[in-house]
Amino acid sequence: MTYLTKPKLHHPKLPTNALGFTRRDYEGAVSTLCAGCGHDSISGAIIQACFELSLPPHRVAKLSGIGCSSKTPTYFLGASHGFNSVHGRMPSVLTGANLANRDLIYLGVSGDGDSASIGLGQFAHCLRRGVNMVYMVENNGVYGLTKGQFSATADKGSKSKKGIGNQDSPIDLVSMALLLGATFVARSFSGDKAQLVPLIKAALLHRGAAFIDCLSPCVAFNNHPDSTKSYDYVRAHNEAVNFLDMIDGRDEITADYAPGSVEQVTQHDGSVLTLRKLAPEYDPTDRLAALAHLQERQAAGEVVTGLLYIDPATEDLHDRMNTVATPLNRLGEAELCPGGAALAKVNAALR
Ligand SMILES: Cc1ncc(C[n+]2csc(CCOP(=O)(O)OP(=O)(O)O)c2C)c(N)n1
Ligand code: SF4
Ligand SMILES: [Mg+2]
Repeated sequence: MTYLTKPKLHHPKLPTNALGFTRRDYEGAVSTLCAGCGHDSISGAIIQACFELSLPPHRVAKLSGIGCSSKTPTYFLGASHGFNSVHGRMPSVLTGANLANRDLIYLGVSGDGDSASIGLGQFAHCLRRGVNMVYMVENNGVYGLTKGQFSATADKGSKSKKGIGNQDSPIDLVSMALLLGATFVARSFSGDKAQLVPLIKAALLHRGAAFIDCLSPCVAFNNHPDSTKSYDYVRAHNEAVNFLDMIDGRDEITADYAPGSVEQVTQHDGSVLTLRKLAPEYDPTDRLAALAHLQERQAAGEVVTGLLYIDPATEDLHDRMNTVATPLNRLGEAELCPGGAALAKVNAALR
């Protein structure tokens, strides 16, 4: 059995959102991951974010590769579109789906092995093309599903459960995403729901490539004292540069913030992101400064989290390719086959 369905019954007084849905309506099947796996907390955060944004589940398309992380779309948004692809190939499948139907909200879920090892090329091209999506990597530094081999994000010197040291330099997906041109780049921790939920909400409202690297400890193979991807290590070295509040464009901003500690960013749809600055000098709209800060703090052994970079005035792949606004499956014969005269004109232009 690969999944267990959840009973549909729930308390009649559960809170509902603007669509009349409860949080339960955004859940999926019962998780079969190890108890305590960080990935389950991320699924919980995705459910919460979609519930709070009142997203119609049928408008979401969740895509993944292969791995424990890539199994998780089964455990959330049971009423959404889903496609579990091949190891490391989620980005190209998502890009194709997005080009065919721009009306859906795309959520790509991947692992550090899926994206930084076998799928590194796919990861890079999807971000540089500005595909309108949320790209979530559930980063545990190991291949969890295949029993704990080091992935390309494991830190140099980090030890495996059996005490073997990793000799290779790690790939930092956040720094890569910044270099590749992603227009929303964040890092978070599965154990910090207060930070992760608003980050996911903001990423879902962002138009363009939104990347979230979410540290997500693997309790079976990489949560021991010598691991830099363990709950204890990440908690002890977590250095948040800001704390995000997601405020819908229609809501009045009433939160009580100290002067100078707040930064507001308005996205294309009118939603306002309110950033409580924890590192006063940190500017999340400066790509180069973000890279420098990450490298500096990383060398000191810190794990920098928060909204690291945002370009609110962004365009996506469809803008760049000047595609038609209508999803391909809604185009009729007249649009898809303009006739012999039009074809002759195109051919003449190419002679
Ligand atoms: C083409 C291919 N190569 C190798 C595998 C074996 N395999 C399955 S999952 C996986 C690694 C998964 O690691 P990660 O993406 O980090 O996910 P996690 O299980 O840690 O969440 C590997 C190597 C495969 N399924 N397909
Ligand atoms: S093996 Fe690791 S990543 Fe996979 S479910 Fe268990 S704890 Fe999670
Ligand atoms: Mg992994």
